[in-house]
Amino acid sequence: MPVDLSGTWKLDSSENFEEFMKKLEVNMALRKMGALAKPTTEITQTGDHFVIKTSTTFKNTAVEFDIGQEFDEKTADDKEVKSVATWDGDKLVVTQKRGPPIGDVLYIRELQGDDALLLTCTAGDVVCKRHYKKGK
Ligand code: DKA
Repeated sequence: MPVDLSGTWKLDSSENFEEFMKKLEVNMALRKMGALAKPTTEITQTGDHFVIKTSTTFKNTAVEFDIGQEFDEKTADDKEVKSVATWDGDKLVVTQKRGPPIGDVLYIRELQGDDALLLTCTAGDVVCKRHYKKGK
């Protein structure tokens, strides 16, 4: 049985997000909004089926996918990409195929105890950690 990541998660703190957004070639105006944003992510997991909705004051995104099956994603910076999710033990790994020059971008979600979720975002040599706490 996979771990259950379901819940409403609110961003508590973030490390290296500005560098991560720069690596993704996000423009300065959007980077400023992104840096200030405190997203809420709602994860609904049914076994290997996921719906992940992320909302901020300036942008909402939603993806729905099954583990191992490629899906279409519209990113927070308005890029249309193909993505695929896999399990790495109890970690949910979403690989976003951004294409050259950025390449694959990884979003790895893992539970930390009962009420915290760590999102590690990796693009090339840039690693960003986003610490989420369980909300209502
Ligand atoms: C998160 O869900 C991180 C999402 C990364 C989005 C990258 C583009 C941001 C543009 C404002 O916490």
